[in-house]
Amino acid sequence: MKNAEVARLLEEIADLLEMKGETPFKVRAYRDAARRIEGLSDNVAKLAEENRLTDIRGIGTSIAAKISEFVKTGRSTYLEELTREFPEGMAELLEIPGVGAKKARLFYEKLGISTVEQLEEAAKTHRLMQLPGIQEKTEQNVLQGIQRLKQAKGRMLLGVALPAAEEIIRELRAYPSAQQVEVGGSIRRMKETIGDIDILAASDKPEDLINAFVSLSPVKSVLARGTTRASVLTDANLQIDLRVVSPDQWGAAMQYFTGSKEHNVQLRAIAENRGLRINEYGVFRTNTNERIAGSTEEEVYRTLGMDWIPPEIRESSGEIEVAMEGRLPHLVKIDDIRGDMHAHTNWSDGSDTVEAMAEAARALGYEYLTISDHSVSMTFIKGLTVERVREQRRIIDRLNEHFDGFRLLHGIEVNIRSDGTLDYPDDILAEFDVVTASIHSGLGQSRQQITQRMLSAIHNPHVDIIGHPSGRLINKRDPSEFDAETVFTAAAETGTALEVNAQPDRLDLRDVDVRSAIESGVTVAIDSDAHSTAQLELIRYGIATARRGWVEPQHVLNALPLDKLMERLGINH
Ligand code: DGT
Ligand code: CA
Ligand code: CA
Ligand code: ZN
Repeated sequence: MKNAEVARLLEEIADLLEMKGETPFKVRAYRDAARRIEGLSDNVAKLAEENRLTDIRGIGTSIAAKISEFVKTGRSTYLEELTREFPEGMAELLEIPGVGAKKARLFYEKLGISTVEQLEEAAKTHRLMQLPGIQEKTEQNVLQGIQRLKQAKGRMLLGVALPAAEEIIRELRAYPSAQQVEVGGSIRRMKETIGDIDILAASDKPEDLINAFVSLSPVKSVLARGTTRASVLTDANLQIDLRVVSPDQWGAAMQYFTGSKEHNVQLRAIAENRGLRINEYGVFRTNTNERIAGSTEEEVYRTLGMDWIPPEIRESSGEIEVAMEGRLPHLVKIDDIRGDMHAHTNWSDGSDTVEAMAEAARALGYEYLTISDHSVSMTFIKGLTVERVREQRRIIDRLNEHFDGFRLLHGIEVNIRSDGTLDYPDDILAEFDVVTASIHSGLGQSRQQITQRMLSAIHNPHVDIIGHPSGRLINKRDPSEFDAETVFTAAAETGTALEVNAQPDRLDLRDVDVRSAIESGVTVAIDSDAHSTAQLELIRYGIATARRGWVEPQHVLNALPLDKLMERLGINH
C-alpha cells in the first residue's frame, strides 16, 4: 500500500464530509492528514503495522484507525458508509475542475442534481442561475470544467502512469522467462500525459511471461489475453498493455512501439528511399527480404543512416534530420543536475523542516538546495512576513556553518501581484540569495496584462527565476496567455531564468515552450518545487520535460556547480 493511495482515501473522505455539510474543522483534519501522508518519507503501511500512525503530526486516533483498516484490508468501511449517504455517481461531481463539495451539495439539495450529465444539462438550460450566488459566469465555468473532465478521463498524468509501470516492470523482471522488460509508447517518450501504458518484454517463453503478467499483484482484471500480448486493468484502474517479442526482435520492437507514430512514419519513408523496409520485426532489404537489423535500437537507427535518437525527442520535429547529420543535442541528464532551486518547508505550505529538506537534498548528492517558501500575501498558506523571513535566514545560516560540500541558499517564491508589482520591496528582495517570482492569481487576465506582469518581474534586478511561468495545471487549468516571444527575449536579455517546474500536474514551462525558450537564449531552472523531502525526487519529470524541449546542460541554471552558480547569482558571502 502506497502513501499516495492512503492520501487519496483521506481526500475522498474529506470531500464526502464536506458535501455532507460537516464542520470545516473535521473536513480540514482529513485534508491535512492527507497532505501529511502524501509528503511522508516513511511508508504509512509500515507505521500502521508498528502502531505508530499517531506519531505523525495532525493524525489522531480516529483517523489512524481508518488508515489502519485501509492498509490492512484495502477497504474503508467509513468511506463506504459515507458513499451510501449519497446517490450513486454523485462523488464524480467533485472531479469536475471548479466544482467543490459546497457547490455539489447546493446543486443536489436545491435541484436534485447527482450526476455529471444532469449538471451539464442544468448548466446548459440556465437552471443553475436560479440558485443563490450562481451567475452566468459560474455556469460557463461548470460547462468548461465538465469538458475538461471528459478530456482528462482519457489521459493520465505521467506522474501517475510511470510509477505504476515501474512497479509492474520490477515484478516482471523477477521472472526467469523475462530477458528484457521496458516501458514503451508515450511513457518511454515521457510525454506529460499518457493514453495507455505500454510495456514491452523480450522472452523465449512468451506464454510463461503472459501468465506471470496477468497474475501480478496490482492486476485487478484481464481485458484481453493472447500468446504474446495481454491487456490488464490495475487496481488503480490503469490499463496496461504488455507485448512479448523474441530477443532477436527486441530493438525493432522497442523502436516501433516507442513511437511516436509520426516519428515512425517519417522513419519508414526514409527506409523506403534506401530500398529498405522497417517494421516491428526488423529492418529488411525490400528486394531480397533479407533482414539486416533488429536486435538493438542502435542497429536499427544506424542501418537507416542516423544516430540513435533519445526517446523523449522522437516526435518528428526535426530530430531525424539532425540525427542524420550527426548533430543530435546532448540532452541534459539527471547526473548533470547539481542542486534544486525551488523547495518549500513547513515555514509555509511544505510539510518538512529546513533541516530535513537539506538532509534529503544531500542524500540525493546535491551541492545545493534553495529554500524558497511563499511570500507574505499568500496568507492562506502561511506566506512569510519579513520578520519570519529573517528568522528563517538565521536558521539557514547556522545550518550552513556545519555543511561540507553542500550549501543551503536562501530563496523566496515571491508573488507577482495582479498589477505586476512584487510582494516585498526591493531592499528586502536584495537580502535573498535567490528570488523566484511567480504568478499565483489573476491567471485569467488578458494576454497583454499577463505579459506586462511577467515583464515587470523579469526586469526587476533582484528576480533570478520566473516560477511555473504559465500557471497551468494539466487537465485542470489552462496556461495563462502571454506573448512568449517578448517574454523569452526579455528573460534572455536580463539573464532571468525560466522555470521548468517538475510537479507532474504542472510541467511548466511545457516541453514545446521550453524548446522555443532556449532557442531564444533563455536559461532554464529545472525545479522540483518540492513540498516535502520525498518530492525532491519529482525532479525527474522536470528533467524529462527539459529533454523533450531539447535542453542541454549549458542551458540549465542548476547544472552549474555551486561556485559558478553563486558567481552568476552575485552571491558573495
Ligand atoms: P498514448 O498511449 O496515446 O499516450 O500514445 P502512444 O504513443 O503510447 O500510442 P499507442 O499506445 O497507441 O501506441 C504505442 C506506440 O506504438 C506508438 O507510439 C507507435 C506505435 N504505433 C501504434 N500504432 C501505430 C501505427 O498505426 N503506425 C505506426 N507506425 N506506429 C504505431
Ligand atoms: Ca500508449
Ligand atoms: Ca497501447
Ligand atoms: Zn508556486
